[in-house]
Amino acid sequence: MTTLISQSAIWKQLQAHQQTLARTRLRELFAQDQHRFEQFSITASGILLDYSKNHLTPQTLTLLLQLAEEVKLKEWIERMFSGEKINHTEQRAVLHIALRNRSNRPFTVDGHEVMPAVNAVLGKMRQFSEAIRNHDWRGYTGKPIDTIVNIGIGGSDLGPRMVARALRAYQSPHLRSYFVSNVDATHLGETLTEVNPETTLFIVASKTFTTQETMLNARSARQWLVQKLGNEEAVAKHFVAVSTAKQLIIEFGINPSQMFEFWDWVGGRYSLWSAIGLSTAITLGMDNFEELLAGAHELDQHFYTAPLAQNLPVLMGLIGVWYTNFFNTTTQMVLPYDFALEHLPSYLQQLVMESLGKRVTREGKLVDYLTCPVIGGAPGNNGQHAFYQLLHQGTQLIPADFIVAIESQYDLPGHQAATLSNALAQSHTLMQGRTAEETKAMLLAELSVSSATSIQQVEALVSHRTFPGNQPSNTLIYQKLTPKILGALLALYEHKVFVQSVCWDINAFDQWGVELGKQVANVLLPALVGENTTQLEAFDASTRGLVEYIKKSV
Ligand code: G6Q
Repeated sequence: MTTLISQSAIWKQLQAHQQTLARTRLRELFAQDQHRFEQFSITASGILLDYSKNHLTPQTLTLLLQLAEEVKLKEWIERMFSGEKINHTEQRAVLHIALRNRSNRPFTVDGHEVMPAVNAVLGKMRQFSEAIRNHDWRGYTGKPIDTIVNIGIGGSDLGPRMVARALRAYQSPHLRSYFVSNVDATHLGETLTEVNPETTLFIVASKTFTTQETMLNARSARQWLVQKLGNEEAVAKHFVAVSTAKQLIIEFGINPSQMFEFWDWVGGRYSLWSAIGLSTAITLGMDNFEELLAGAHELDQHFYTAPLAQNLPVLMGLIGVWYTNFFNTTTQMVLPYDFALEHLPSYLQQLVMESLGKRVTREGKLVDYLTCPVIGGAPGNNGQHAFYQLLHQGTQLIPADFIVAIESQYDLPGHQAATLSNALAQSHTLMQGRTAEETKAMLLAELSVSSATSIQQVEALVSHRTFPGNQPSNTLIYQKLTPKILGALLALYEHKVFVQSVCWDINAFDQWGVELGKQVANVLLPALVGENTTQLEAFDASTRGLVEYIKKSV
């Protein structure tokens, strides 16, 4: 077995370097060098990354780049791009990059070229989305479709839901979309009260077409539609499927001609670029969807070709490793100052935590270092009035990404200047802090009459109103959230995750924890709905007690 990366000489050097660097506060680093912004910022695909407000010096970067060499990052990037089965626990290649390969370079899996199939599905998506948009495709009673309901969960929900929200300004005014994911009847039930069966298209999005939540929601939606329109034949006009499982789609009653295919080399959380994005292709139009792909492709090219020291995802990944493993941070905040990115934090929670929430190396050895941080966040200004307090005066070091649009989707006087000033004020203040001396001076200056009592009051307040600062952040800034910029931004985070998985020697592309949830719920279900409780014996007393309590109450 190979030794853990934590045993390497470079790891020890990084540990020693951290001990020295931690003695200097961020504000001192800025005071010592007026050129940190120029030195520690870089642009790719229309996104500027300012990483100067981090605990790092040129030496830190040199060491982190040596770590990247040590873990053979370049070779791993090459392995992904060459279609190798780097998702080894599922024996699958990892080729979401092929889905947005706008330059059509060849990609192969098991010796087969994948681009013809990718392009064929994109062609089918264009044809279908245009048919909906120009009313060639109509509902069973002949009315045009005006509502799209995507039924899916996890990777088959979070990506398209986030994209639809982010690019709402690009959506056709004649179409609206809903995303139904939760198995609690409230989610589908509420949605069905808002939509018209005659003008609604349901997209059943499921890679496996076996996921309990999605299948139950799809069956209930189907039943509702048939009941409302009075004929089974209506299903053909109101249901399409996106999946890798053709046979199961036929069994569900959807004609295979209305199936949009994707492949096992597309991980669920990496699938918004595939036909899983069909709902967005319809509401935004295929041209915009292809722009999204183009933005991601541009960033892929950057990731593949740029030297590691000038590579955005590499730098962001290494900076994340620097905090997780050498400052022992366990949280990472995502703070978009672009309200259209409202759902980005929850999308990134899945992307990051499902990919990196692992504790064994590729060889199955337990790691002795921290891996995935907990991802939190919310649109900037809202967060300021809520959890930022913890960042300003709590006890933990919490790195954050500020994601900032220079222009908003809407132009209302005064709003954008307010948004930008808040973003910059927060990242500055979190870094700079306010010392006790500065606080005291400020409070004294605020006093109109300096009396003994008021000075005492000031003394008592100083520690409460002092800000330690020293909180690190990246700022990602772009002109405006176009489909292309969004594509690049998402690809940037995908590759950042990959870089970290290589540093930690873990497989970023399996998700056995998710699979476990799917299995255990299926074991418990019969005990909850029927008399047969034999399966319950394997469960703990708390779970058995709760099952009995629920059964008495229903
Ligand atoms: C993503 C995960 C998971 C998956 C859902 C839905 O990477 O595998 O979130 O996307 O469990 O699975 P189906 O698409 O198969 O329904």
